[in-house]
Amino acid sequence: MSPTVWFLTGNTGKLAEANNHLTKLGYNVRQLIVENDQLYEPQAATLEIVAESKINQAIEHLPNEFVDGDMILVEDAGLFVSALDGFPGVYSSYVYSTIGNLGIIRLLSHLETEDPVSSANLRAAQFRAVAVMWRDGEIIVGEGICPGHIATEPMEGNGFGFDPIFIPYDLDAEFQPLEAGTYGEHSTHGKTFGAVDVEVKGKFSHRSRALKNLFSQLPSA
Ligand code: ITT
Repeated sequence: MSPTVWFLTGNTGKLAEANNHLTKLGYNVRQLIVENDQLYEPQAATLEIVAESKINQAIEHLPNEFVDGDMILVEDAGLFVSALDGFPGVYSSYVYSTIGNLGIIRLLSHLETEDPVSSANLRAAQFRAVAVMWRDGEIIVGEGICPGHIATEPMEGNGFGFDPIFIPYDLDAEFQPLEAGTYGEHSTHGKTFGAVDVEVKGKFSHRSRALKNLFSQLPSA
């Protein structure tokens, strides 16, 4: 039987993306649910510190069905906008629930030009994710970045959080991100993550990259 990856997250969008990525590698993914009053998310300076705090808490709450060989996964992500010196970054959750997507667009409203390439450069941003796994007492860390830019208006559909306002840069044939305005083998054709399905987002996303980086470090990978 394939091992189970217990993902400690309250975010069903993140769970669906991890599930999409990891089932292809042969893992079962299950949500590790811990009562809110038994967990806290520190307001720390880096995603790594937040993720490490979450994994230490997750280990304290192994589920009853946990068996040898199973793994615990946590992941911390955020949106880093260049023109805002990386804000909201580690404050992404709070900023999303307060000013939201329209608030971010408003903060960048002075950074629009007729030329799409310079507009994409001025409105550059990246999603970053840090995934941390605990297995057999060992901790493994994976990181992923997805560069792109902030749209001038939300494009809804699928996705969650800042997906409706984030347009990833194209990727080359090896799935490496290109510069703003460069056409690549893989493209969302100007659509935001909110306007493409989970499979397409998975080709580009910080989360897939962090998980790929993490799982490539497992001895059996
Ligand atoms: P956890 O329970 O796993 O901590 P969370 O929603 O608090 O879930 P994070 O702290 O990792 O997740 O992310 C902070 C916020 O950043 C999150 O609430 C979203 O608004 C946003 N975010 C993270 N990853 C995203 C993605 O892939 N697409 C859009 N927004 C994302």
